[in-house]
Amino acid sequence: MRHALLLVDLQHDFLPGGALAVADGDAVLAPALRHIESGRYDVIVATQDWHPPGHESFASAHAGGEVGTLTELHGLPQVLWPDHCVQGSRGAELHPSLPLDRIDAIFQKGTDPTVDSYSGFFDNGRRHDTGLSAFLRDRQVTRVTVLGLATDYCVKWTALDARSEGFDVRLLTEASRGVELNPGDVERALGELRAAGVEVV
Ligand code: VGL
Ligand code: ZN
Repeated sequence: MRHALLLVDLQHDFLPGGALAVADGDAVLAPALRHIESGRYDVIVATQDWHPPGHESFASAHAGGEVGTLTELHGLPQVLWPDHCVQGSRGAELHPSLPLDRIDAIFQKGTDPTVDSYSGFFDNGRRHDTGLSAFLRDRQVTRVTVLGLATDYCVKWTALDARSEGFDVRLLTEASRGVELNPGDVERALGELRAAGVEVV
């Protein structure tokens, strides 16, 4: 059994001071580092939200679009976000405390301007595959541990897709924080994850 660590979106824009700052988001960095340095993982992968300017998930891309409201984008439900993780911007960079030499691969997502991509595996319409699943399988990975930002979006969908791809999945709540657009979103996300067979610890 090989075990992978998935570091979800540990980028400036999701950390305090960033464009889509997650409350207390920087609290995940120390436990993330501990896990990276623990020697317990055979493979370490990071995901990176990586949007072109004018991405259609940005409120600014829609006349009268308001941040935090729910709309529809080409047939899929879509929350409108502030401009964030724009390709090449500082906000899109992984946090510098992460030892890049310990990370085996970085999977970028959200590059198609017409569809959002919360999961590190597939876009929200499940049309484009990032290759993460094949990358893990090629390395005989059967178990993944997920941590990062944000619990109620990218962490949740990455963990759910990992389950649907057949991996054993563990989520580290100590090393994850949520957006909580609506109070209770994180608890609801954890409930969905448990129901899908994710071990929430
Ligand atoms: C995320 C909203 C938009 C996340 C990314 O990393 O959870 N959330 N883009
Ligand atoms: Zn995004």
